[in-house]
Amino acid sequence: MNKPAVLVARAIFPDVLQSLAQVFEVESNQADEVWSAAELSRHMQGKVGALTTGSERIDALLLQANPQLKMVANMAVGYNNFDVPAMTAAGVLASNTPDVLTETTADFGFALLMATARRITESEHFLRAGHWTKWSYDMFAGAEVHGATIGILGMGRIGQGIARRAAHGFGMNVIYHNRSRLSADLEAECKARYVTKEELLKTADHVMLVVPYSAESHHTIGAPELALMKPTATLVNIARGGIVDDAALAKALAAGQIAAAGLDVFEGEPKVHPELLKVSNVVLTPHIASSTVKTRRAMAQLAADNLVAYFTKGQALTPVNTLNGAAA
Ligand code: 8YV
Repeated sequence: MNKPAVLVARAIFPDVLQSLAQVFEVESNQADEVWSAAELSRHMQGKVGALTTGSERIDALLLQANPQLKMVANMAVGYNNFDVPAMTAAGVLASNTPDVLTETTADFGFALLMATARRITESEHFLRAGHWTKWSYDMFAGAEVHGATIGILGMGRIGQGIARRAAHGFGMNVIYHNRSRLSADLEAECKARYVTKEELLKTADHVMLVVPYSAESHHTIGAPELALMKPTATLVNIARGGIVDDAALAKALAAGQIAAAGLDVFEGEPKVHPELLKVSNVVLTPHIASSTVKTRRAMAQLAADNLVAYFTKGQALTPVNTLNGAAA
């Protein structure tokens, strides 16, 4: 019997690819070429399944051109690159990779917060440029982290991981805002207090963004929100590009309206707003919050396992949509 054909749209760990090849006829992009939407759609021809990353859009146009497609497994917890209603309407199952990256991403959120508040990259650039000629009392004096107030916008699994680190590791006062309030038990475990978005922005010393991207969360932080923040506050975005209005943020940073920002995600990435590259009070990383070897392997494996489970057992491990009368 012929094996079902799948597309692995980006380079992944070779052994994960090999394990897929035991079950599927695999076309892979191990050269990691950047495909246009039309090229992705062309490579998708004849494939019933695909493994994608956050960079590949699965939308109505691609679905129309590929009526044979049955399932797409995203190697990411976020899936705003999927038009889920269009996928559901086309009978295409979507899956993501939750849980396996929660703690690693929370670690990184904290690393970015520390680097931002304590001006680590800015001071390293200064040293490397040969400007360090003497010690001085206020050299790169940053913002306190331990004991300060952290405001977490988005209190899903990763937000909760950050809250635990903040409360239990750094004795921080944790406030949060979320679409829905956590249970009393979870609030107690995270030592987190629910507040309005406005109160969070006004009172937090450090604002951490962990909300999923959607049309509603577009520009959750723009000029009006930045204006509410303390001039000494820092802002960290490990959520998605588009949650922050990057142009407004660059202006606020240049004007000293807030102290500093740490950004792992950008509007229109991998392009970065040119004004952000000009300001020194921002730490910039290339969307690496989940990037440890162990976690990226676990994400690739879970995405692959989702494909195998769907095509061999008719059920994915971590689906994000439900199909009526779906059959693999
Ligand atoms: C991924 C992420 O590395 O999981 C997510 O949602 O943002 C990252 O962990 C990225 O999306 C590539 O798939």
